[in-house]
Amino acid sequence: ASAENWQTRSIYQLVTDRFATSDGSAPPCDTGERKYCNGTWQGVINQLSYIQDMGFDAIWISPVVANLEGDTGDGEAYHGYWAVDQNTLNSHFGTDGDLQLLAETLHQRGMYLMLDVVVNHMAADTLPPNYASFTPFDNQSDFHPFCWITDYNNQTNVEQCWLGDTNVPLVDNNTEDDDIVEFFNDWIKNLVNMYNADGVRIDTVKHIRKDFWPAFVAAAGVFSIGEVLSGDVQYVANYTGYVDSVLDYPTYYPLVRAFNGTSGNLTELAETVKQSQKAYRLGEFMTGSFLENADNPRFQSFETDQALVKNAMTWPFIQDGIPILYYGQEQGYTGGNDPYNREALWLSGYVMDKPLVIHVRTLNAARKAAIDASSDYLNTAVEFASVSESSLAVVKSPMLTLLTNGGSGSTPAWSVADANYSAGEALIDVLTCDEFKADKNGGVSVQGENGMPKVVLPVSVFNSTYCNHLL
Ligand code: ABC
Ligand code: CA
Repeated sequence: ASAENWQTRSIYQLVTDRFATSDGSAPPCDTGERKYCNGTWQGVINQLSYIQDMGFDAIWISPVVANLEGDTGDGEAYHGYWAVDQNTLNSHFGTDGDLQLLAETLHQRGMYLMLDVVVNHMAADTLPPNYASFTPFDNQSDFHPFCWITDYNNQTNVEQCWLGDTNVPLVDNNTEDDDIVEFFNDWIKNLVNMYNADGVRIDTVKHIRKDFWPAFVAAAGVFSIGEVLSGDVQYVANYTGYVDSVLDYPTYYPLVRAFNGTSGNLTELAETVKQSQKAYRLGEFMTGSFLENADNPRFQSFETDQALVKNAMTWPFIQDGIPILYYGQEQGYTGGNDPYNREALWLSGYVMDKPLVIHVRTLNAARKAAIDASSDYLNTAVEFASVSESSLAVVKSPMLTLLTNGGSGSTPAWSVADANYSAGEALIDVLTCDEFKADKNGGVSVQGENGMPKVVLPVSVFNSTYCNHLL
C-alpha cells in the first residue's frame, strides 16, 4: 500500500512475543527476565478482533527474521532486533505459513500489515563476533570495523560504529559496500512480496547514510516509516526526503512533558508541531505519532492521573500524522524502561470495557468520522486556536480538540473565538456524548469536568448511535 493509503490508517504496534499465544493460554511472563514468553503470529491472528474492535485498521509487528538463540548478558532475543540469519524466519513466532496467514487474515478484515525491518546490524553474543555465524554474508569485511558509537554529534561515528554493548554487540553492516546494498534491496523486495506486507517500519535509520534509503524504499515498493531517534526537529527533517515518513520523536518528548504532572507546558508541544509543519518535506502529514513504544517507559510508569493520561493519549489521534498505539497502553499498563515496558498482554485478559479501551475506540471513531466527513481533513494542517501552558485548542476542521493538563481535580474552560463552525452549529463532545452549540461566530466556549479533554465534532458528522453503545 502507498503512503496515501496509509494516511487514513490507525496503527496498533505490538511485540509478537508478548501479544498473544497460539492456544490462547496465559503463561506467566516476567518482563524483567528478558526471556521469550511464547507469543506467536498465530496468537495475533486469534486476537485480531480485539484490535479491530478498537478501531485500528493496521498492525505493526516486531521483527520477524531469525535471531540469536539462547540467553545473553542482555537476555533473549524475544523482541526480534538481534538478527543472525536474514533468510529465515524466527521459529519462536511460527512458520512461513503462519506469517502468510496473518497477512491474509488481516487483508480479509480490510487491515494492513507493517513489518519491522533492521538493516543496520546483525547481533552477536561475543566480542569480537563470530562472523561465520551470520547468514548470508559471513566475512568480517562485510561489516564496519569495530568501534562503539560514542559521539552522536559525529554522523560518521553514528553511521559506521556499532550500537549495543559487550554482552550483545550490534555488528554494523557495511552498507557502503555495493554487494551488501544490493543484497538488502533484493531482500526487502522478497520479504514484502513473500509475506504480502503493506508497509515497513525501518529500524535505526539514522545509523545508515541517507542516500542508502531511497533505493531500499523503492525496492520495498510499499509505504515506509523510519525510526530516526532524535528529539531535534531539524535533524529528523533531514530524513523526510529519504523515507516516506518518520516516527514523530520530536513531538513525543514535549507531548510527554506537557502532561506529566500539572505544571507541564502545552506551548512547547504546539511550538514543536509548528516547527515540524515547516521543516518536514510533507509537513506533519507523513509522520507516525505515538505516546508510547517499546523503547521508552510507558506514560503510566510516571503519571497515573487518569485525566492527564487521557489528555496525553488523545494527541496521536487528533494531529496531522498517522496515529500509533503501543499495545498494552489501552489496558493501563505501567511498565518502565525496556525491558519492563514489554508486558504480556494476555495477563490483562483483553478486557474491552476498560475506560482506556473505550477512550481509544472513541478516538479512532472520531478520527474516522472526520475523515469520512471531509475529503480535506487529512490534508488540513492543525492550527492552535488558543494556547497556554495549561490548555490547548487544536483546530483540524471539522474536529476541534480541547486539551488541558489541569489534572483530575480541575475544572478546565476553553474559549475559541473561531473554530470554523457555522453560527449555532450543533456540536458533540465525542468523549462524553454531551451536545452543545457553537456561538454566533462559529466559536466555542465550554467548560470541562475533572480535567478531561474534549474532542468536538458537528453532530451532523458523528453518528450518535455510537453514544448508545457507550452506555
Ligand atoms: C538491550 C536490553 C536492554 C538494555 C540495553 C542496553 O540492551 O534489552 O534491557 O538496557 C533492541 C532491543 C532492546 C535492546 C537493544 C540493544 O536492541 O529492542 O531491548 O536493549 O541490544 C531501535 C529499536 C530498538 C532496538 C534497536 C536495535 C534499535 O527501536 O527496540 O533495540 O535494533 C538508539 C538508536 C535507535 C534504537 C535505540 C534503542 O538506540 O538510535 O535506533 N532503537 C539518544 C540517541 C539515540 C539512541 C537513544 C537511546 O539515545 O540519540 O540514537 O537510540 O540510546 C532525546 C534526544 C535523543 C536521545 C534521546 C534519549 O533523548 O534528542 O538524541 O537519543 O531528547
Ligand atoms: Ca551503521
